[in-house]
Amino acid sequence: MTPKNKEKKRIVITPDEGEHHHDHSGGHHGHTHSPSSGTVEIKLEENFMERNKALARENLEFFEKHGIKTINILGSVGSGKTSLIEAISQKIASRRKEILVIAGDVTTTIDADRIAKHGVQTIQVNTGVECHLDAKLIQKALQSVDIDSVKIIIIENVGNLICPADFPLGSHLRLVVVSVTEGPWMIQKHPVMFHEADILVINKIDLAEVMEVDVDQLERDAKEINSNLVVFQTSIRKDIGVDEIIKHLGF
Ligand SMILES: Nc1nc2c(ncn2[C@@H]2O[C@H](COP(=O)(O)OP(=O)(O)OP(=O)(O)O)[C@@H](O)[C@H]2O)c(=O)[nH]1
Ligand SMILES: [Mg+2]
Repeated sequence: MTPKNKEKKRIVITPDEGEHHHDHSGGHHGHTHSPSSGTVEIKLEENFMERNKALARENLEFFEKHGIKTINILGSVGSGKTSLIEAISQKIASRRKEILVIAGDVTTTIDADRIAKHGVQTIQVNTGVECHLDAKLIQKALQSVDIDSVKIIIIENVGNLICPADFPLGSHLRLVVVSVTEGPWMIQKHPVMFHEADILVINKIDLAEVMEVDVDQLERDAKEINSNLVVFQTSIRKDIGVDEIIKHLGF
């Protein structure tokens, strides 16, 4: 099959027209507070967030009903989310047919194509202008698969350490991937992301020395925000730490 034909087969989900166009200009799902319109904007935003939470609860019920374990993978642009999914897909070859990956990105099918190469069923969700997935987009994506064969859903959220933290998808676990190339302060500066997470992967430890980043200090920073975090130090490129993550996930 030529790459062109493959591209045609990729399922790409996009938001409905007019869906979720809120204002991101004020920082952490913040809003412009102009005296004339501020109150109304905040109310709309709260409604939107509540609606997402309700849909996320529906998704969780759906996953439970079908016996599907679901992981939401979050983290900055380029931290290694797709690399981790690729490594897991390669290592648990015997369960490949049970895995569905939902890859979120603003545009392109690059990540979905990378993952699908390993024989894993993959759906690309393009969020357009939005910097995160939401529970409704997950529902839309699920409509395009035969769910009975699926036992594990891995969701790759849009690369961003801020927005996706506010939008639960109904997953059982939240796994955040950071990398030492983001520097020594990224955990302290983005506490919300780590507060809500279950698992933290500190990736690219092969580059720690050249980056002059203390990996153990990053781990301490994260544990200070959330003492329940299970932390893995990895080099996905050099295959360090991935087996331990797979074991912890019970795959
Ligand atoms: N040195 C090194 N590079 C790595 C490691 N893990 C991933 N990379 C590289 O980092 C780059 C980005 O990795 P991706 O897996 O695409 O990162 P991502 O988080 O999926 O990125 P977005 O989807 O764009 O947010 C790629 O060139 C990877 O090969 C690692 O452990 N060490
Ligand atoms: Mg990716």
